[in-house]
Amino acid sequence: MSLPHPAFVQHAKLIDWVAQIAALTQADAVHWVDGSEAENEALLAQMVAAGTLTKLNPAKRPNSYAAFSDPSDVARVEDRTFVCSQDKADAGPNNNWMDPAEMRGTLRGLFEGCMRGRTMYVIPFSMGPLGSPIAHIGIEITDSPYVVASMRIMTRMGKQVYDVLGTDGEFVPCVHTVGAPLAAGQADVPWPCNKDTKYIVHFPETREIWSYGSGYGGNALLGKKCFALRIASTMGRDQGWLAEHMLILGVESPQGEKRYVAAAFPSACGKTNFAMLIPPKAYAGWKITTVGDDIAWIKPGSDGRLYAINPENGYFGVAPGTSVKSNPNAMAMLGENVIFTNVALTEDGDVWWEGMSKEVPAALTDWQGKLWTPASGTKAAHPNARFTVSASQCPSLDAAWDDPAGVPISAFIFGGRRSSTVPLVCEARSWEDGVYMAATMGSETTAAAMGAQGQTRRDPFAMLPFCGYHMGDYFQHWLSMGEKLAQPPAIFCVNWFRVDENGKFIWPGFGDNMRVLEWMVGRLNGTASARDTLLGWAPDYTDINWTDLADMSPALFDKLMSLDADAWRRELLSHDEWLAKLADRLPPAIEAKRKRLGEALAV
Ligand code: TSX
Ligand code: MN
Repeated sequence: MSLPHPAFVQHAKLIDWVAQIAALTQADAVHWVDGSEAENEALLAQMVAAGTLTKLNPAKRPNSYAAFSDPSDVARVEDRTFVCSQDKADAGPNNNWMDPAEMRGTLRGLFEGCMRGRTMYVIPFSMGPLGSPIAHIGIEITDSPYVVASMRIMTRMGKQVYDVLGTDGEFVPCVHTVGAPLAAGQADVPWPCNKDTKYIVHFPETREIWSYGSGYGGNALLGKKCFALRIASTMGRDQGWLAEHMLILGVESPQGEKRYVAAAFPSACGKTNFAMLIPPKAYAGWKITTVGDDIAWIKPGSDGRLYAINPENGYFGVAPGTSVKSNPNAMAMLGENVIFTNVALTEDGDVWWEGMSKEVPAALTDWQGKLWTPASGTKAAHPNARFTVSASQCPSLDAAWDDPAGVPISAFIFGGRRSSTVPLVCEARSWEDGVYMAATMGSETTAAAMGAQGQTRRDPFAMLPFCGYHMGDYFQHWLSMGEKLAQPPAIFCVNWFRVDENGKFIWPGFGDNMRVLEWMVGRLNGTASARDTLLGWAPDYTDINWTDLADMSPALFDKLMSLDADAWRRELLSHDEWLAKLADRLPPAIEAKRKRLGEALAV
């Protein structure tokens, strides 16, 4: 207890750990973050003075800021992300691995003196409602005030967390540095980071996170992908719960019946848009409400059902493509109190990004600070530009989103971006069948940066970059969870992205996805019919409500739903190729399901 600390910190082990990190990093000062308004104001002002933040025009975008990262620090760094389990096999082929002792040596060298010339902030945060039995606490140490301000939005952050933590509560220690110490008198840059060296490291057995060299998003806001997915997934495996890359939404009928579903989609499928969907006119009286847009922590209740919380407190969403058409709720929520990162600036001090409006401004300052015009031939906003905003500003926020008990999950939805082969929707005949579908789900690459267009990347449960252990063990954990539940949720698969002969999307998507949700709710209630197909239960044309959607003919619907035997034979061979990578830990039930599908298609 030798390190000076405020009275609200009474946790001896925590104080000792902070003292150790302060000694290692040789930070100039230690700031125990309390989460107060005054503290936040001071940090924002400090970042404006340092050039890290630009204050937006308060008449256009009150209390909002834009940050611009170093051009080399714009996204998560998957090739620099490590899971250091004792046994390499436990990390699986889905993770980079290094021997934990060796990695600790590497980190010791990197972190020694890494905060010289900087202030070290100690951020207490709760992932999930404070004190919820589904929530867990983390402490992030960082030398980035941008991380402090972002964590204040993205998590329940502040001194109230210490009341829950008490004198000996459990927390996940997270250490972050931008990896750019300052020599005496050396001037800082607006976005310090380490251009040469980045490490995002997880120790699953000791539940620690160490992040070096990046100030961006999932590399630096350690509560999100590092804790809430990679570390939490291993906690879930060990303790019998699920940490998933899923949105959570509520569907309420005009009769007031309410169902909650959790849905997993890989990137570029419009997960945040789906989480905030506004039903079409034909659905007067129906309501979609948002619990979360990215991560779900799900624990079994004593009634044999699953209960989910959104461990986050805000949205760190991709800005480009967000518009009044794709997500009116998000546009409304971004009116004030937002931190934008790597968007473009308008001449009147507001923000803009590709896809925000049909009219493209005649002149902008691009994300790299250069004058931009429509003739520039570059993107004004970085394609991975983000907004950081509190969930409390979401117009569709669910009334129970902050309920410590969580919300009961009636169904899981798994989706991907597939131009062919995969139908609009189907319902798994069993939990096991659903796990197979999720284990083999894939999505087609869209951006040139992702490789050749139209390649299907397998992304099981949308968890490939986020599962903190062997994906084969993860499939087994899902199978085991289902066996233990008295009332397992239904499992559906969707694909909004099938195209016609001309490459045009067949399904209108967006709000009209409500029609698919209504069919799902009907299935849960036992009121909607379905026919048996190769993949499971599927709606006929007449099973879906087509009010105000005259363009969707039975013939077109068939195109959306058709299962081509040849395409599925090829699909199964692609499943084989993928599942072979996990062969050493693949559950027998997955192999057996693959065999049954093959027999049905005579492969
Ligand atoms: O987010 C999307 N969703 C889910 C919305 C609730 N997007 C946006 C792309 C992902 C980042 C979609 N794009 C969806 C969708 O359901 N569907 C499509 C494909 C599509 C794109 C444009 C049109 C129709 C479908 N039509 C017009 O633009 C007129
Ligand atoms: Mn995500």
